[in-house]
Amino acid sequence: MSSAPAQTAPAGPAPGAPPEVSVVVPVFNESGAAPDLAREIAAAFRGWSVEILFVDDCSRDDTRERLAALKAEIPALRVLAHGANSGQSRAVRTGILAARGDIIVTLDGDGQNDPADAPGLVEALRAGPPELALVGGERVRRQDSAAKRIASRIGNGVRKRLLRDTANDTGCGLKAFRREAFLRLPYFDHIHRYLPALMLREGYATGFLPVSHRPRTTGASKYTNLGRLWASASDLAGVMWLQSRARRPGGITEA
Ligand SMILES: Nc1nc2c(ncn2[C@@H]2O[C@H](COP(=O)(O)OP(=O)(O)O)[C@@H](O)[C@H]2O)c(=O)[nH]1
Ligand SMILES: [Mg+2]
Repeated sequence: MSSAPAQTAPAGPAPGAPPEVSVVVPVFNESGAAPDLAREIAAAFRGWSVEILFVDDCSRDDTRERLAALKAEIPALRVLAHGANSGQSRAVRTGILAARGDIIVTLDGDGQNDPADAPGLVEALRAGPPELALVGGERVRRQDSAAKRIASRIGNGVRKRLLRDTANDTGCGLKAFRREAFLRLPYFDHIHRYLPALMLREGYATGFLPVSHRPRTTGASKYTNLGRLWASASDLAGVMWLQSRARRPGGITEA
């Protein structure tokens, strides 16, 4: 009898006809927001072939149980769970590895992104040229504290200047992208802020659309400005190194 590898290896795609879109939502202690968010996502994608994957990152509250209880109400809902807390990017990656759709949508699990914006990003991705691999949201009228908005503006400005990734708001959790393109990127924790730069490095094109933003009404933020600054410094240096080590073949032909 084989043992259960899912404890250590990420879950792979489930069998059956693949959906068009897989929505991936990382959650950590978001019991207050996650159930209504799942309902809002289902409503936003009504009429689409979609699956909704919530990835619980070893929450200490009952996020996972509350989501699992919704599966009867929302048949498209899947609930994955980590055995140890490993961060937002790892949870996103777990969801993408388990996803069956060619197009991935990510959004934050606290309800600050509005799911109603998501189908528009998918449509823009589909309407674009074949090399367009990502359409990211850029939050207008951000509903966060002044300190967070200022830190984010500075962080985004420095990142954009150093990486030349043309993105104004990579911290926005709402993004639509091609699963295959994501899987070609090197993984590291906090990669979710560097997807545009890494997609460009791989030769893909990226685009951005304005999206709305809502205040957090329940739970607590998982990030501090100081913690983000610390991680961003080493991540930026790492991504700059990756950029310096990727020559572009300038198109590939087969004889
Ligand atoms: N899976 C997982 N998700 C996290 C973790 N930290 C934050 N998140 C999720 O990432 C999203 C953004 O985090 P949040 O705390 O709202 O950041 P803020 O909006 O910048 O204050 C939310 O969906 C969180 O639930 C984590 O350690 N693991
Ligand atoms: Mg938030």
